[in-house]
Amino acid sequence: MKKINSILSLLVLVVIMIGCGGDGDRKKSGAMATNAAERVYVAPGEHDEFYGFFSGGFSGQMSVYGLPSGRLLKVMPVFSQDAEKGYGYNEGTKPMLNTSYGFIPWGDLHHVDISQTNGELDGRWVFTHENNTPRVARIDLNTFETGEILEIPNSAGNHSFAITENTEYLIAGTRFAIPSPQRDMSIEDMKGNFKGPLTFVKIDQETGGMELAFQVIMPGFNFDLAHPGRSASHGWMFATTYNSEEANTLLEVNASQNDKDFIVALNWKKIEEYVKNGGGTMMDAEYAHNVYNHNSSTATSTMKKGVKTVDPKDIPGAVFFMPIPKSPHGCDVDPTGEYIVGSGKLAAELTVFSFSKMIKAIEDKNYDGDAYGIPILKYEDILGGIVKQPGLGPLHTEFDGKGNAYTTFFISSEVVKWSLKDYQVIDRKPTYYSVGHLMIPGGNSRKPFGKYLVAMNKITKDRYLPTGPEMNHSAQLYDISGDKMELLLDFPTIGEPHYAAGIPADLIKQNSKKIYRLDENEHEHAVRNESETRVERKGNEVHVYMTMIRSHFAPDNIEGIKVGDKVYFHVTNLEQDFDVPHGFAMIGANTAELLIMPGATKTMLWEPKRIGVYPLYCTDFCSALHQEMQGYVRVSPAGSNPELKWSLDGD
Ligand code: K7E
Ligand code: CUA
Repeated sequence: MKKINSILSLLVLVVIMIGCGGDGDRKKSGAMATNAAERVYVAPGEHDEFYGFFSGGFSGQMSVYGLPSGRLLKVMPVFSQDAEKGYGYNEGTKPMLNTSYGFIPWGDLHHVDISQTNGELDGRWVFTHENNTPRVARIDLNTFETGEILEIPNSAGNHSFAITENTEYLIAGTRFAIPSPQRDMSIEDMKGNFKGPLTFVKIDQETGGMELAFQVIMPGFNFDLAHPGRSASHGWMFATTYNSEEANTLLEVNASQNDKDFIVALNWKKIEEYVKNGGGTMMDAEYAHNVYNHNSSTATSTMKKGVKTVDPKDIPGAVFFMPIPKSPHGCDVDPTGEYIVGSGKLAAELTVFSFSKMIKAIEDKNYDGDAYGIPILKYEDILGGIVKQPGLGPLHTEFDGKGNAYTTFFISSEVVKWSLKDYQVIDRKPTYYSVGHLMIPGGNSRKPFGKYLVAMNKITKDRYLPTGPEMNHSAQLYDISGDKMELLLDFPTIGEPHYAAGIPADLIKQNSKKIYRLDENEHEHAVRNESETRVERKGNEVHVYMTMIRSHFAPDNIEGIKVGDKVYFHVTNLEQDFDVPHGFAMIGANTAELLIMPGATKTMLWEPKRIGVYPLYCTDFCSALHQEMQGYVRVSPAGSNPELKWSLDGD
């Protein structure tokens, strides 16, 4: 330990010395002003300017990075178990992963979106969704913990996802068309019979709580990306469809037949009004609604039934199709709400629609026929402009708030900056390699912070030291404050970062909770001081009410447990200081450790299998005497009658 300490302090000293020297040198040299390293360097002890919340894709988690340094600050488990934090393993968080299919410990987390007020980031919550078992989630940005998960019924592979500009609704569109309601039918009969439900989830403005509001039962196209209107177009939402062909096999060929697919333009305010006035019909549905109480560290899972569905044909003037070339992926709305950028993956040009022209075309009832009763607007009528020869394989676009758009091109592997005024390309920079999403902090709000851009790449290849066949995906940070973009930094990400949301750190950090207050602890088995600690037996269930404080457990000796018992350790961390978690591990427990923040209580189930005397210990290095933070449990034979005893230092 001593040796480690002295090595550590030496390292710190070296880093400080490098830091000081570098600083002095830089000031002397004007040429160094363009130095990339300097612009991403955050000196030891200093904070990054932005938080970046990165989707973890198939890790089912979300990670928090500091920008511009690219330092990983935290991984937040959402749809997947995380042994590090005990999420999905301990008794309090297991209900978070409950669904109508039962417990599902994995998810595919795609898009993330920070809550907004008046179209500006407010830093209260970050919402996300999962693409496999359709679920949406809210993470609370005072605790950086998942606070709620809502399953989306009548849906399959939730992918198009958006938060409206006052966080009124979360929109979740089905990626895969399915029979709705689900039924046993021939796959070949898909065309005309499958549906594509778009789900609207109402968000409580005070708590962030989510309630299923209604589902718009769209034709059976696959819905890909969605964005809300903002400013001028607030009240509308836009979502791309691919596979308007309604192909059910070999989609790489069969879903690329039509010259044009669609962007759906949907006036959700109109539909909200319709539902408020009694419109729509209830459809059978079953879905889990899981809510976490941060004060009790305990989640509840409730099975709910039924969903209000709406047929778009019943609400004239609410839903339209905008034709767009070639299997569009992203559809992104600029900060003014006037421009809707559609990215046809296989198109040679980038199509930009005009919201005001769209409204005019609707008023003039200028349609190009309909699809399943939904009017198709005329392409020429709603076209705002075209970016010519922008690149190959456009996917996603973000905005800097200065009249510029930035689009990623997967096939030509580049980010292209272009002007919303004249649709001219201003700059292009390669990405390494094959970029998917990009992110500018606030880039999908009314008020972007157009200083940095992060490209999230699908292929890493030679960017880092090889780590076997699998490489972490690569993110790249560009400075976009000047006319030309400058690549500053590569950093690895966790899972596949489908999207990220960035926000100035000042909007979050002062609200970040430092401890859970012991006097607000609502866990039903919490104890608030060592004199309340005890062990109780109810049949073969044993409840251990235990506390932890630097550097011991109370009690730390327990006898009277038997093979076959179900032992619940309810462990309360009595600390009330910032950043003093303790951990709890028990040999043979078929689950992860408990990691318990100051003032919180967590519960672990242990089912002892064999007689003996077994140690338990703290897993998180908490003080110089962390190693002494341990205890013993004696396990007697099944059917024996040992006296239940517990003690700390003989008391
Ligand atoms: Cu383009 Cu799921 Cu946003 Cu990935 S999707 S890139
Ligand atoms: Cu408590 Cu280590």
